[in-house]
Amino acid sequence: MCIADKVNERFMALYHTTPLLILSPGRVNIIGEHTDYNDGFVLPAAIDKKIALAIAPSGSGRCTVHAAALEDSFSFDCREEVRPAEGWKNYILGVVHHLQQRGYRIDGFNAVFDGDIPIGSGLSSSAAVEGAFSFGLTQVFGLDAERFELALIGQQAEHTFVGVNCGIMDQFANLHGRKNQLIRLDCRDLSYVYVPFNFPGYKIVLCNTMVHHSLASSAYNERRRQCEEGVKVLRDHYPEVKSLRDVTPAMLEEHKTALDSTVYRRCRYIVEETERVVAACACLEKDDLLGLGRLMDATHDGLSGDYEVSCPELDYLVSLARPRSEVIGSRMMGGGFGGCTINIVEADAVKDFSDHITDAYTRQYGKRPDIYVTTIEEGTHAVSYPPAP
Ligand code: GAF
Repeated sequence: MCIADKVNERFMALYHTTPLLILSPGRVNIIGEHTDYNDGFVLPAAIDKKIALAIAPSGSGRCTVHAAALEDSFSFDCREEVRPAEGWKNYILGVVHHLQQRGYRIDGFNAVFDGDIPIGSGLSSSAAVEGAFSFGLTQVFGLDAERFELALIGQQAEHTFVGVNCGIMDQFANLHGRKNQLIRLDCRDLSYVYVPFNFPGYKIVLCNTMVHHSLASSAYNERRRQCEEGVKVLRDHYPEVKSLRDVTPAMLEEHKTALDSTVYRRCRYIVEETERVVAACACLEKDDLLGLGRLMDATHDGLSGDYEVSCPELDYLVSLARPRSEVIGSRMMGGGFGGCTINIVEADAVKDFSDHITDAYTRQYGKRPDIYVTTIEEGTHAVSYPPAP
């Protein structure tokens, strides 16, 4: 039984009414890591791993949410002030709060959700929960909110309820994904174009370290602060600089000594990565997959060296993948400190690649890495509408 059927069945058993069903995907990012909160470009896509949400009005102000995978549930009253709670509940409470703050009228609802996006794997299960609920609520209550606004609401929920000062990439990709298309998003003004990713001879393969180091969110916020510190110093010399996206390698070198050495290395990674995304788009336009792969490799080196958001497990997976002739590019993906690597691999050799990675990683760390051969899919959408009353 697929996840959508499972949540539908569970919802019907609990509430004896037909819910609206929403599918909300995880995401990959081909290149452009940690550039989103520096106003730069990113190149993400929605994928086949997803959250399924069954949702319907409750007919009162009461809201009840069941997380099937976690065997947990909670209730709150949306007529009272919605405040942060703990753990996964904050993704939903944050979305409800920020919809209300923007003047959208929410009544009570019942919801059941489940999913197959591994938590803490860097595939953005949190943005998928936020996107499922923000989109689901707009549908059941007839709210006239655009998708980019829902993405901003998800991001605000992260900042104010979850405590992660994330960029906009994950929420945007979740809500704007399209089959076989990457999204080239300019995080400064949220303008975007779709870039086809159609290479039938190649697969996107994700290798999950199965670790998620606990410092991830505090280190993430620290990186963001360090970037802002760099901007502050550089702005003294270049008043036109609003974010690291406006800084060229030459400008950074010129004022290297004015920067703390760690801050300088953080800035160097971002400035170089901003250029790599532009170069990667040029490669995609020319079907130059080898060129794209070299850029992905360079991104990993920057994330591991200058930005220091990798970890031994991710570096090890990359070191296993890189020497193999079937691998076009390999790097850590997402916020870092665990989660997955993203690899572009010749389709015919995916099995050999997976076997090799699985054997070596299991020998090294005593745990099997999960390996997902992923596809690029639609963003958050409804799969059924409740019958008219
Ligand atoms: C996490 C964040 F949520 C994103 O906004 C982005 O910064 C990413 O890490 C790194 O590119 O997924």
